[in-house]
Amino acid sequence: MFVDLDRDGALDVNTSTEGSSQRVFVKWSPPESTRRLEPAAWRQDVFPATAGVTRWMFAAAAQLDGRHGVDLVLGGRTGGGSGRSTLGWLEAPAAARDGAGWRWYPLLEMGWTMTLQIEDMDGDGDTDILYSDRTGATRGVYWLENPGAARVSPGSGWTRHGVVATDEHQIMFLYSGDVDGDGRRDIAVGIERERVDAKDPDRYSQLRWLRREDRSGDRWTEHVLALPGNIGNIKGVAIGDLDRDGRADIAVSCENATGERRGVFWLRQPERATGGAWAARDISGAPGIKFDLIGAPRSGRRRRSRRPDQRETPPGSDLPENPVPYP
Ligand SMILES: [Ca+2]
Ligand SMILES: [Ca+2]
Ligand SMILES: [Ca+2]
Ligand SMILES: [Ca+2]
Repeated sequence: MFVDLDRDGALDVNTSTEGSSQRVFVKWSPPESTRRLEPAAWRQDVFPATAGVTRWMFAAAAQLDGRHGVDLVLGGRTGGGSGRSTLGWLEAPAAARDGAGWRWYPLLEMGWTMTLQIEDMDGDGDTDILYSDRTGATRGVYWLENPGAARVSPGSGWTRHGVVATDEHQIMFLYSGDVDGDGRRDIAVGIERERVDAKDPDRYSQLRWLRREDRSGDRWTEHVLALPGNIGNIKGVAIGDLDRDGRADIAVSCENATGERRGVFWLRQPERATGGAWAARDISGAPGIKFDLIGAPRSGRRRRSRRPDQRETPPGSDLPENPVPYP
């Protein structure tokens, strides 16, 4: 992740590790733009408070306590030395380059952090934490309500709100954005319904989008989109207007996209988000088997649609709905 942690105007690089390392690092950028291509001008530090806490999976930056520089929200997965999977935040000290001065506040135990996204989910002006938890008893899509800058430092008082609480097998990456153009930000997420059988991915993947019904962040209506038959297992999703027709579309990445199956494609939104079929269009072609996190240009407000005779042909080729046999 690129983020200016020491407030010198140059983006630093934040990295998280799992495996046997299980630490969170920062590469401090040289402030002079002319020296950024010199490896020796960069300096790496570790945040000691993160050592061995969990297998670190995902990081996001947010000013949580209103003090000093931007803070880091961090999440892990189970299976590391500690056996724990924790989501929490790392408080920036006055002197950001003092790695040992960064203080760790665990917020909750979870299964496997897939996405961490900083977003004001209840519209009260402070940043909340939207996340997806892939496995275990806590799997689903949730957000943690920021208790206010004065109360975040004790690390308590964060309330968890459910968006998708499910017993489906695994919850994958999520992405927030306004799908239906009503001015409220919705959520899209990939779901694996049962344990993956690489020979038959069609049965197991599902793409849902959650329509936000009001600004509370507690009322969502779930919609399931029909998928083409010749794709892998859904891993990542991204909301963005890919053909610039004023309606948000959804880009999708997959794993297990062997043979002729597609690993990256997009679904084009029809006239109404909640009515009609979303046409699937190819992005990656057949090459490639495993694709991971995917992003998209952020959608703005819905623009007036072009007249039909002015519409451009959307990029990519059509994906047929009928399944392609597994090799
Ligand atoms: Ca701060
Ligand atoms: Ca908020
Ligand atoms: Ca919306
Ligand atoms: Ca579109």
